[in-house]
Amino acid sequence: MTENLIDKAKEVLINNFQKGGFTIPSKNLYPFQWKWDSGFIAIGYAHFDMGKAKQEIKSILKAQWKNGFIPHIVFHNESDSYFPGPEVHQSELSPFAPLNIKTTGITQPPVFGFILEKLYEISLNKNEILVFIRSVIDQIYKNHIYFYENRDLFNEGLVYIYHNWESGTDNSPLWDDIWQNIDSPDYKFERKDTTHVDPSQRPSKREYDHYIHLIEIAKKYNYNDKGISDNSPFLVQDPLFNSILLRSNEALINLYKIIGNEKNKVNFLEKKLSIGIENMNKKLYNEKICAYVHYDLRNQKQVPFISSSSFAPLFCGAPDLKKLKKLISTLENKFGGKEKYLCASFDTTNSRYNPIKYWRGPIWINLNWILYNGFKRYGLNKMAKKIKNDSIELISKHGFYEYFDPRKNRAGLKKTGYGGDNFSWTAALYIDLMNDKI
Ligand code: 9WN
Repeated sequence: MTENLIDKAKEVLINNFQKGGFTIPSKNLYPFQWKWDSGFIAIGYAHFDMGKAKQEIKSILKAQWKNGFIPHIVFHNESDSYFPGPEVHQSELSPFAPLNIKTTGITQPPVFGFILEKLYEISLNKNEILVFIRSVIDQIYKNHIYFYENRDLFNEGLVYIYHNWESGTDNSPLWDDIWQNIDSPDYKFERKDTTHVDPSQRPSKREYDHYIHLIEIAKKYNYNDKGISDNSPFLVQDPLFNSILLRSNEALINLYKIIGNEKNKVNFLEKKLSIGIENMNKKLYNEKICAYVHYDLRNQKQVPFISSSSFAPLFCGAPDLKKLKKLISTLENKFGGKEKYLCASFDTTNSRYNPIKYWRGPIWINLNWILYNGFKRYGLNKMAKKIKNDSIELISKHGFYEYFDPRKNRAGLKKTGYGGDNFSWTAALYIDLMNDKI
């Protein structure tokens, strides 16, 4: 049964692999290469086809901009099943964008540092994988430099995102109050996502207006970071994005030490890692609600809501033992209990929680994977196991969906996997979880 499902997971990845040498997240719904997806996908491949894992990373890096930026979608191919496509994003407006390949001008969480380290761990042939790592690691380092030079406005070791799509947690209720203060036009456009997936599981038209409006603002400044940070109404420091950056810093340090003779890079990354952790604890922790939260840089205030991103700092080792205890009880009180699988994407006790709508409540396997590894890092194996087992149970019962209903008892409702089916990172991370021993 298990073997069977691992084979099925491999099949999902192989079927989503494209002639151009990259893997799409899900047929029709997401027909291009996405940034953080490609990282998680590479982990899945690493367990049975290291060549494909390397190819996935090489492929996304082909689209890296001259300034080190890595875009969130790479349009290697053409497809009319997704909106907004390259004609909306117009990456060619930026002098840094590659000439031969169209991309977006927004990014996604910087996963590749820890992905390279994960490939190193999985590989049975360390010398061979090191040859690959040596060939790409400076590109990842350059991406981190890009973030610190352009998106860390106050030298805090914390970087901002200027679009909700950059967070990866697109329509989280976290952004609701920000949208309230933005007067986006009522655009005319043809959504494609709602033709593939039930609209009740996707963001609203008004939310899409805001998403497009933020892109239009960035385009007005030709995707220049200074223009954007001076003018975008959405400027947020995200604990998930920053934990991933810090964890990737740590991974790059470990790998550069293995490679040797890279003192300057190691020093730089170590400095950013330590100041980033310090400020994550100072600025992004909320003592009252006992969790890490987002910081609205434009309006200079914390966003006082709890989401699955609130626990991501475990992944980079940010919380001390006192905070750790509090985080666990927050998780248990707001997300736990016999009736629910872990871990909903938004506080299940909040009125904004919606268990079927995308990032407003459903469980996402990549976030579960990050939390699983976070708890494991602290030796909290019981909690890690619970997250792992819940993820496996959901996938075994429903299939390789994009997201899942956190409620255990859905009388009369059998199918509680939502969004895209045969979703690549669900399959890839299933393979990894099944191979991971605790
Ligand atoms: C916009 C591809 C991506 C994921 C995101 C997820 C969803 C896109 C969309 O799909 O976002 O980037 O059109 O809804 O929210 O995390 O990377 O799988």
